[in-house]
Amino acid sequence: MVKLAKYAKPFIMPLIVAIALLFVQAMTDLALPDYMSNIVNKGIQQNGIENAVPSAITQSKMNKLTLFMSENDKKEVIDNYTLINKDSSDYEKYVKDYPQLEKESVYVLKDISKSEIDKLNPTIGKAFLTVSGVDKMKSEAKNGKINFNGQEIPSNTDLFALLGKLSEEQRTKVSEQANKKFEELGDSMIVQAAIAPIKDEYKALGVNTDKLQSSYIKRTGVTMLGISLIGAVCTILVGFLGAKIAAGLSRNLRRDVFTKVESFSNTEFDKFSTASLITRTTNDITQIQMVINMSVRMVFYAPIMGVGGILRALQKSHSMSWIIAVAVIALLGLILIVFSIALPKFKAIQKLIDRLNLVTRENLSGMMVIRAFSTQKFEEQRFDKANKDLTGTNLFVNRVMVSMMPIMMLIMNGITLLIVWVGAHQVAQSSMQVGDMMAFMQYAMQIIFSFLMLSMMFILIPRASVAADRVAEVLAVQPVIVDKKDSKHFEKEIQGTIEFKNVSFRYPGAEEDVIKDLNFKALPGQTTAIIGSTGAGKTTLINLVPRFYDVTDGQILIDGIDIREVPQKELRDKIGYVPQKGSLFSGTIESNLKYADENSSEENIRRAAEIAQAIEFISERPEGFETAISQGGTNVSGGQKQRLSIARALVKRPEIYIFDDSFSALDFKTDAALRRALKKNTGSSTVLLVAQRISTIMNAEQIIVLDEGKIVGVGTHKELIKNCATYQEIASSQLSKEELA
Ligand code: M5T
Ligand code: MG
Repeated sequence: MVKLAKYAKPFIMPLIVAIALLFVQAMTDLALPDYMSNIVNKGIQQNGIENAVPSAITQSKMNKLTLFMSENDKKEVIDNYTLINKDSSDYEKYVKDYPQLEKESVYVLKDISKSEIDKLNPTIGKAFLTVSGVDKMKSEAKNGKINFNGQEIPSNTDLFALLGKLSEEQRTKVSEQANKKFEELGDSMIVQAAIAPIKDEYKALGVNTDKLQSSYIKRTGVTMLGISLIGAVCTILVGFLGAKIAAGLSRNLRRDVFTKVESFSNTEFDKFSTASLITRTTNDITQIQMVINMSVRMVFYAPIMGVGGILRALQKSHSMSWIIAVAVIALLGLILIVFSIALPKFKAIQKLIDRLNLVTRENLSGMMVIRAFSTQKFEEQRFDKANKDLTGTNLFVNRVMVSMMPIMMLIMNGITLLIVWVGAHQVAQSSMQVGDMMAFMQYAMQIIFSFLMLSMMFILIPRASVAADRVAEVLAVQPVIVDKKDSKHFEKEIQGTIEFKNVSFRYPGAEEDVIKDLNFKALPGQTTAIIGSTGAGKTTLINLVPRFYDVTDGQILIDGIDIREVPQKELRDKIGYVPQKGSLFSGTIESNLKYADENSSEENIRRAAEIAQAIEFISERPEGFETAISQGGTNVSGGQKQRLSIARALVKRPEIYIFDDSFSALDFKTDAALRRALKKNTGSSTVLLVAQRISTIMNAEQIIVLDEGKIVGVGTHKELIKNCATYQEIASSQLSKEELA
């Protein structure tokens, strides 16, 4: 996984933007429960009155309130209010809001900050509570008498005037008596308790208190809506960025893997199976893409959300923080268990996909053989096994994952229950507000969800890391056949002399050399034929020339330059190669012939087709050169395919021709015609020609007889027939007595 980190580099910028957006999104998500708790606490329970500092207080009320404040508090309160009366310049402005102004002067709150309001809250709140407590005494009068400070006084006494005459000490005593039950509550409870008298005060000012409430709820609601909208926009943008990053990154990965695989020599192909290479470029990279897309959204969001949620929840209630701890521990335990069970299986899954791919590929490409041998049953079983293995493992992993969900839900619901249980008790004891409990619950859910997301990541990331390792493995391969840094170059006009010097070759991992100590020279303008029984090493030998493999020992020289010294492209540009098993690409005949040289002229293509004896069957087709060739060239016969392969090499007009048993599928007449035409047209080129038929090579300037990787005879047909036993053997099996003589 780390090995692929450099692929993230081009996407750093969008990633940073995405993280910033996620941060905003998390902040909006975390802010919402707080607003909800405000709606419950302030909007509903406090009638939309946010705090105990009213926006205006009548002068008469202020006089009563200040009776129960210390000199300092009194000064502070009065300083924060402006007294407005009929003569004030702002009278017109305020009389609309507070109609009571018409009758008496009103203290209007100055524009002060929230922290200052928080500071005034308990002072004014307590004063309101005391004043309403004193008022209550009056309403609780019995027999026209009030119990005031232990004395019976007539109920029509102006208690506040009386109080005004008392010393500050005595007044404090009264207020202490009135506030006793609120003293132990926190500031927020004092505010909540003071709401009723404050609401009365607003009424006295002539303010519509119902409107106050609904406008508070509306205001908060609209704010919440705005915040949600911001969150939604962030979510969409992050989704967009995530998809962009993931798709871009996997595009680059696929491109690099493909380029890498193109540079592979057969040695590397033998190491990875074709099926595995396909799975790696498709399924594995898709896996990575999916996980990147999801993790851009989750990996960064979950921790911000989790930590933010915990902080916010603690802010709402310290006493219930242990519930969060319980939830986190339970979730971590669950994730750990699931993680340890499922992880080892992910590696297995990718391997099983490889296997399934291999079986499918073999089945598709070998369909004819399978049918011919009636082994469908066997193949079905083989496929079935691969399929079942994959299904089984997939099911197992999914079952583990799925079982996690209900347990998660159980934990979540248990936690909710616990919060309601504990919270309800605290609400009953007035040590918590209902809205705070609800917000706490939402924060708890957000914390749990962030853990849920993290756990998803724990499951997805290992899977992606398995995939990433498999892709990195391909990318890390250093092909054995590479261009030298200070490479040599051929002369402009190369001759094309091929020289094998003590060449030995062994397939990677094999125990024995296939080619043993070969020495020969193939000259320009001549045909060098190679003949030998099957498995003698003919294909192996000629495959060394275009460097499909490098020699194990010795060297191959072209015009005196070791072929390992020149760039692969330069070397291969000089060679026209016709493989033993002709292969064509999907397209048309023309596109296949132009494969050798896309700028080749019409005339040249026609010439190549004529030499290759292909023109006849091409012109028989109504579309001629435009005839479609299906995938793998399955809609032409074996012989036609060979002739097109030959024509393709001829289009190139190279200095060196290599024909690997390329005439095997031709009838004798076509074979002879083709060879004649070739002889005429290959001119000064060097021709290496592998054949099984003596008749094909009889006229070659030089024939090399190969047996078990060793040269057992070199010479012309005439020479060999006299002095090479192996050649005689081959010849006598193919030619009649007269022909031999
Ligand atoms: C020569 C072995 C093969 C054989 C010997 C292509 C290839 C061959 N071999 C490998 O181990 N790995 C390979 O990828 O090498 O094989 P050849 O050179 O293909 O023989 P040939 O061209 O002379 O035979 P044929 O049948 O084409 O006339 O032992 O196992
Ligand atoms: Mg061969």
